[in-house]
Amino acid sequence: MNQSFEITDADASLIFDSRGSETIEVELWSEKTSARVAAPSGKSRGSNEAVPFPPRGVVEAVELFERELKRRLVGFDPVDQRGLDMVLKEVDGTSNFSRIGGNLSYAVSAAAALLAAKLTDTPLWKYISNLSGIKPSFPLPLGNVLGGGAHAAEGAPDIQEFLVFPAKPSTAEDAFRTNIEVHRRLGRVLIQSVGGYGGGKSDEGGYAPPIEDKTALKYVAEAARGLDVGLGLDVAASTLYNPQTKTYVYRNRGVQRTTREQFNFIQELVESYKLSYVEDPFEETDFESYSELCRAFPSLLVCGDDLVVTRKELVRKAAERRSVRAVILKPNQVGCITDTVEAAVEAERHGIVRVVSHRSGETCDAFLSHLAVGLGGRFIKAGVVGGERVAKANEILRIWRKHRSELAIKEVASA
Ligand code: 2PG
Ligand code: MG
Repeated sequence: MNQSFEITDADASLIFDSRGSETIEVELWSEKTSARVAAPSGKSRGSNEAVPFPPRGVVEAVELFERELKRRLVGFDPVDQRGLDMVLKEVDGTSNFSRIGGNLSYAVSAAAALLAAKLTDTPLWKYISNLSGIKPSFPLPLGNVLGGGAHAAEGAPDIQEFLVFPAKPSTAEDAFRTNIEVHRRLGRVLIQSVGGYGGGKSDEGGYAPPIEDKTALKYVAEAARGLDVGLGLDVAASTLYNPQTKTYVYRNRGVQRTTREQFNFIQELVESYKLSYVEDPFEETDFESYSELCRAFPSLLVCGDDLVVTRKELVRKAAERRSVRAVILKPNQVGCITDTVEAAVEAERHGIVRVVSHRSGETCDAFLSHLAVGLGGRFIKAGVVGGERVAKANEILRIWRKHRSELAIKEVASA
């Protein structure tokens, strides 16, 4: 017989993220235990994402929580994830959580999942895997060693993220160690080679030297030499795109590229640096260029982030048009666990790789690590260094140590 549980109290509070920006955390209680989850926030957001906060910010989200949401949560069974997420949507009343904010709804939704996992005595990753019906797996860390674009100051590369991942780690520790080693070597190389650069970093802990994109990739490749490492990029092309001129504006270099030139540029980078992974190479409505890139490189992991924003229907559209081989899953992009799970299931159905991802503004909350394992993520994209990034790595290690017989390390061949 299914036991039923009840939320007995609920709280939402303002906290700060790794950028010092305000965000929100939610704590839910039952008679026996409690669960707390904090929401991260992104800077390069897709236009179809949930709106993170109401117009007056976190303070208004907390007010709305107190006034409208709390009484709907108290008495609710946290095991009924779908029902609880329906309540969030109903109270919000918009299609993108623009009234109560996607960060509030995500934190409530995730805290309910955590509470339910605790109450049913199930590891959180397994609870999520049960919700999704997807086989759990050990995700490889995909980490940002060099940053630019919206995550760094002027003069840094225009491309947002230069990423690495261990291609064939034999242990979980080695997987993280490999990325850390590339980051360490890269720091030495850059400080020696880039005049006047003192080692300043981007929002996610990657180095942010005043160099252009190709030079950045050259140094990353140099730092990775001799290690079994795959290379990737998050171009975050929507942040470069100017819809008026229909060009990609590489501001820091004074270069503009038409869609064709952008395609050729990406193609050249993939070929010259043997990239395995390219995220958001084109602006978020250009499914066709994504498809063309997939056709040009049959094994390249072309990944959609702003393109699909963790929405099932956009994942389906991208799959049907063969625009992607991977998708980013960020739960606060869509504002609740049920919709995140549905996007993952849609990806799984089409054989699309899941990349479960942090945001540039993070906290030390490690819910994401369980989500990555429970949604069978091939990758967890959560940075390499910095307390709020390493928190996710350490949680993966804890999961791995306790449950390794249930989780296989998948190899991802570097190109
Ligand atoms: C991205 C993310 C995280 P942000 O574009 O993939 O790396 O950035 O959180 O700023 O949207
Ligand atoms: Mg991205």
